Amino acid sequence: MRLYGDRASSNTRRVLALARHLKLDVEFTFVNLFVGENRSPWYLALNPNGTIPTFKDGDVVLFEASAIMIYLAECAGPAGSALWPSGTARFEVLKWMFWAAEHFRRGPAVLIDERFIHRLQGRDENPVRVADAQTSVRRYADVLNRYLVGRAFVVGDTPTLADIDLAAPFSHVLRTRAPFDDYPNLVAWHMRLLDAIPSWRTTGEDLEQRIVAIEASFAS
Ligand SMILES: N[C@@H](CCC(=O)N[C@@H](CS)C(=O)NCC(=O)O)C(=O)O
Repeated sequence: MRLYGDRASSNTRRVLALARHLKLDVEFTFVNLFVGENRSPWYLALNPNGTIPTFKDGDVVLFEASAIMIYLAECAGPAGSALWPSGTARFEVLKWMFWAAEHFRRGPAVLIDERFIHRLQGRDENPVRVADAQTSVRRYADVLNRYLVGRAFVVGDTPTLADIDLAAPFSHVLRTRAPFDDYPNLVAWHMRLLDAIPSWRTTGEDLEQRIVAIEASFAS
């Protein structure tokens, strides 16, 4: 099994954290977006979107981090089943995974472009896009904050793939300045996830180290 990505990417992090948590033997190939490796023919042959992460296991080639996560959970036996439950709980997990992609992560994705990528490229942030993204972040953070009242995790008492999908935007909060701190249940839930899934914490540390290297490469 091989994962293609960058430790600085929150979408790559979701997969790396899960693979580490499940103790799966997944090799890693670094794909440097900043020099256009994701646009090279060999990479586009694997993933025509040119996005990271991409995953390969024999003939199985997947893009979309959530699809990769489900594949890994299904490979991993009981530890995987705990994060990817069967029955009606699975539909709850899927519901939040889709919601994370369609709503919760969209504002932060704009903010990382505007406040990090554009800054590296020497461009100013676009105030209209930033304001719209912040409105979106607040709208959905409020939904999740209210949902989490009296709940340890989004589905049941232990983490599932849905929690990892929802936690991804916390990866770049130092850069996006997404106002998650205004939502106390969200902050407490994220702390519980860091404790319950130690690889979520360690991949967060790896990500910050890689960000330092990226910033340095642009400064030189
Ligand atoms: N929905 C995709 C998003 C992938 C994505 O947008 N990745 C970013 C990095 S975090 C990327 O590859 N950006 C480069 C580009 O869009 O060209 C997933 O979950 O895997």
